Formats: sequence, C-alpha cells, structure tokens
Amino acid sequence: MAAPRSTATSPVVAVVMGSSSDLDVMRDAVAILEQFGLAHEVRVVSAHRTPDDMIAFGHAAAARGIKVIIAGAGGAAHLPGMLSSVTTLPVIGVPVALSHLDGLDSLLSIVQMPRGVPVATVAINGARNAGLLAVRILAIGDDALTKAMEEFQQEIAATARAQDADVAGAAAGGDGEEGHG
Ligand code: RP5
Repeated sequence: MAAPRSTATSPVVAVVMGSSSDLDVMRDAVAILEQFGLAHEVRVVSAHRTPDDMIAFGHAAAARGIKVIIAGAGGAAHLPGMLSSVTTLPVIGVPVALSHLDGLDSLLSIVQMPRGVPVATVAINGARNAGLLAVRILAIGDDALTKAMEEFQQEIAATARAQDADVAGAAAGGDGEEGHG
C-alpha cells in the first residue's frame, strides 16, 4: 500500500461538505488522501446556511495552494456546483444519500450542471472514488504519486484475482449440482 509521501503541511486537497452529517460518507475520501500521504483539510461549508463563507472559501482556495476540491452534499446539493462557479480548480462532487429518495436527489443536483461549469461527479456515497480521482489528478507529472497509484491498482487487481481463485475453487469443490450461467 502507498506510504505517506509528502512532508508538505499546507493542504493540497480540500474535502468540504454541507453539514457534519455528511462526514460519515466523506471520511472515505479523507482515508484515501491519508493513505497516499496528501496534505488535506476537512471543512463544513454550506451553500445554504453559510453562503458568504462558501463563496469566500471558493474564491480563496487556489491562492491558498489547494489543487483539488472534493465537495460532498445531500438533498438540494448545491455546494459542489456553486464552488465550481467561483474557482478554476477541479471540483469533484460526492452525492450524499439522505434518508429520503436514496440519494438520487443529491446525485441529480450535483451531476446536472450547466455547460461551462463542470463538476466531476462520483457515485452516490462514492467518496472513496472521489479521493482516488483527486490522487490521479495530482499524480499528473508526479512520478512518485503515479507509482503509488500503480501499486494501489496492482493491489486491487490481486484482491480480485484472489476472489476469482476462491470462487472458482468453491465451484470446483461444490456438491456437484448444476450451476447457473
Ligand atoms: C445538505 O443538507 C448537507 O450537505 C446535508 O447532506 C443535508 C442535511 O444537512 P443536516 O440537516 O443534516 O445538517 O446541505
């Protein structure tokens, strides 16, 4: 697994969310950033409850050294899109599932952006992939981070092959009943 590689203390990735109630989901992005040793910050910045703070955050992010913003929100999830409108940085949106509508409301709120204002939207509650996408963006032109990503991909491939061996072995040693498919 990739070891921490950066001694930088100033954050290069901002993980933001509309409410602390999103944190359980957004922790998955933070875990990936920690795994790859990327300096990051974690903030609650609400498009609806603290709109002035949210705009100020978006305006200042690039000048503070942030390279990628990961923004999670649920329901009327305007945070990722609004941040994208006030920064030149790549914004990765994480639709957070609330107790109603299974997160489809969050997904559509984040993914259906107007032309010219992009948000790279991951799956509902897909914060882990948001973290991995941020790593890939930052790995461009960074040989060490690229190597760490290659190692990560080799590890998940090894896991899948082990599953294949387990499943194939179980099927071969089964009770002889006719399989399906
Ligand atoms: C959104 O409202 C937040 O991103 C959160 O997913 C949702 C509910 O927030 P709380 O009422 O739990 O604070 O802005």
